[in-house]
Amino acid sequence: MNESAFTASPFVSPRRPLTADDAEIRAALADAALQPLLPALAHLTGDLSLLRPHLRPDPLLVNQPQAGFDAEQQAEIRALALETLTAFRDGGSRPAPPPSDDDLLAIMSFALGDPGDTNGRPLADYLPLLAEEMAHGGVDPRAPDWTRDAVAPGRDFTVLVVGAGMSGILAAHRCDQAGLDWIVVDENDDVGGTWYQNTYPGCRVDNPNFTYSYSFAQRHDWPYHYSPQPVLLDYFRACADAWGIRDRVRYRTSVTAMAWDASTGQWVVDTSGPDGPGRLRVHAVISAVGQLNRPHIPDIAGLDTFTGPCFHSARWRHEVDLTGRRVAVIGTGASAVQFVPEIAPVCADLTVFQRTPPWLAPTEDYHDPVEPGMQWLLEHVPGYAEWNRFCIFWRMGDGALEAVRVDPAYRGCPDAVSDLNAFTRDLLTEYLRAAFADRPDLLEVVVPRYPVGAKRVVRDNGVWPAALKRDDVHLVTTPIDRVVPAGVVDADGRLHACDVLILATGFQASRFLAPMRVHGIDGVELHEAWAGEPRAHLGISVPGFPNLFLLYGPNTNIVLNGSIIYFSECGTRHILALLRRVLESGAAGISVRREVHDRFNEAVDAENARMAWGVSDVNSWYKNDSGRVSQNWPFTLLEYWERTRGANPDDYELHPAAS
Ligand code: N01
Repeated sequence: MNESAFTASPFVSPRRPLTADDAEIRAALADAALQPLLPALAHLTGDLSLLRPHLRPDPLLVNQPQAGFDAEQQAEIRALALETLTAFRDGGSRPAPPPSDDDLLAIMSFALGDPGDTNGRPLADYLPLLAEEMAHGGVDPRAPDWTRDAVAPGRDFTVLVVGAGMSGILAAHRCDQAGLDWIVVDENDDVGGTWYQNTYPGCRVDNPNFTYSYSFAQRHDWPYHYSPQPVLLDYFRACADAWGIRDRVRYRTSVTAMAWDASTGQWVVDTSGPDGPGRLRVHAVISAVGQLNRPHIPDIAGLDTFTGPCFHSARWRHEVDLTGRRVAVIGTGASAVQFVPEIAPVCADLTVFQRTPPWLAPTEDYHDPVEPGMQWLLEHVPGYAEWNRFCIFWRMGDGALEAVRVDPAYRGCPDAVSDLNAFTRDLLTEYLRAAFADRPDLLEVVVPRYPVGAKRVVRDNGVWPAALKRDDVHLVTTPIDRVVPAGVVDADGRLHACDVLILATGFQASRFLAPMRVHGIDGVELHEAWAGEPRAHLGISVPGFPNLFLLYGPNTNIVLNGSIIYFSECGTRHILALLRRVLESGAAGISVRREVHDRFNEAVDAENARMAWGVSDVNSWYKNDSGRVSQNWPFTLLEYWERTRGANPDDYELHPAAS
């Protein structure tokens, strides 16, 4: 680590020598997340004797507050850190040379409590991935290491990126770094995608921000552990500004159709924009349209007869004042759990229709600002922020998969899939029991009857139970029969009168790339080829569709192990590797071989069938209409990284340029 470290991120200032006095450092350490502290200091000073065996976390407790350290350990870690930081300051704030790979592995292993093998892989296998994720020294190892001028000087090559959300901004930035020409279109007025469209009260990220951010554009000064939507939107806007993308996006422009023109090796793309229909000719298309962007409007009889305002959570109508109104909400997924507690205090009366209860993951600091001392350490102690990201990435990552994998020999609770899954179920049930101890009527209906992991687990810091227990909030579990002008009628014939109806009914997640019409080789239309079963190789490439690449495509959703930004970073790197191959080879296009695609999808299906979400028949957006899991990645994060790092030439066929 050197003095110029951390300058690659537009959000991180270059380090300055530590000048704080002992009292200031001591005060900051009182707020420190302790798991990354000694590892960061060992890295900074090169003193591996700081990694004292009795101060190593217990790998089974790393998800507990302060990684499960007891009071004595906490005091000792802080004292050791104070001694080390004051010595570092007094010695002129000079970081040690970067550790060797062996030392780095020793520090990583200590930080995680020497977890041993994870998903059958030794920690050493994870080393390069983890080092990349930390992006120590502000480096950007996932950036393309080539440019168009170097590999195909003078060749005209334009990439269209559809969507300017988290993935689209990243894709445009990577194309820019490779010296490719690029165009971005987005149907919205600004960048941000999901963080632009979802503005409902209480909307916030449910992944810790220290990992829900680009690895190469880390921000050390996140105001919250889980920031609200406006903070996220600002982050993505700032990234798009810093990389020269935001001003160049063609806003209010949607792609309606596109067709591969083999005679020119181009995609002919029809758009609809502020000036009417348009047409673009580009050499490659990256779809970055997301999975959770087209609202799912439920097929409930009479919905269009409701006389009051009725809107979807992702199209929140802020002009509708809910103060003193009777409001009904359909759905109890992640969106409803975030906004119901916000609106309940202002509504006269709130009725929530629950079809399936969510599992709640107790998250004490869900709404908490990052403590001032922690902020100080993140900004002033070189490497601490990166080690903090590293610890969170691991906790949130592959270690979590084990708890949702089916053990075929398990014969216990019918609503669990393994001993570990049942153990997790017991923990989460206990949380619900405690939260609803004073409301046995609610307790009876809020404990899910499906395995943990079969549906998205939703974070909670107590506000959801508190909202449901309010006198003016009514949880209805009787199925909905129909909507009438005055409200919602349940299957028992009871009318729940309301003035405003809010649909928190999720998204059309398995309608990938809808409503675009996409014609590949020989005019085959993508959705017709899929026939309701969207599949892609690594979620990215579809046979017969040269130079069409999907980000957050089929089977790239992660259920509980990590941040979707990680997937976009891996996917984008793979796409750039494929583009490089096109340019280097002089071919017009590249597409995945059918047999490679099919083999991959068979493996995905087999593995999904071994996961909680695959075996459970509970409703979830993870499955398409036929019941196939078309959203989720069932393997490890490591496996996606390994498979997307480069592009195996044998997996793809090149399409020659027109003569
Ligand atoms: O949507 P959902 P969401 N009659 O599909 C119910 C991400 N996200 O917008 O469970 C009655 O989860 C449906 O019932 P059931 C996150 O990935 C992230 O809440 O199908 N009810 C369910 O309760 C999340 O998973 C954040 O039985 C009907 C609800 O509507 C994804 O987006 C925040 C119905 C839909 O829940 C989607 O979450 C928000 C009907 N006809 C969202 N149709 C973060 O924090 C549907 N339902 C980052």
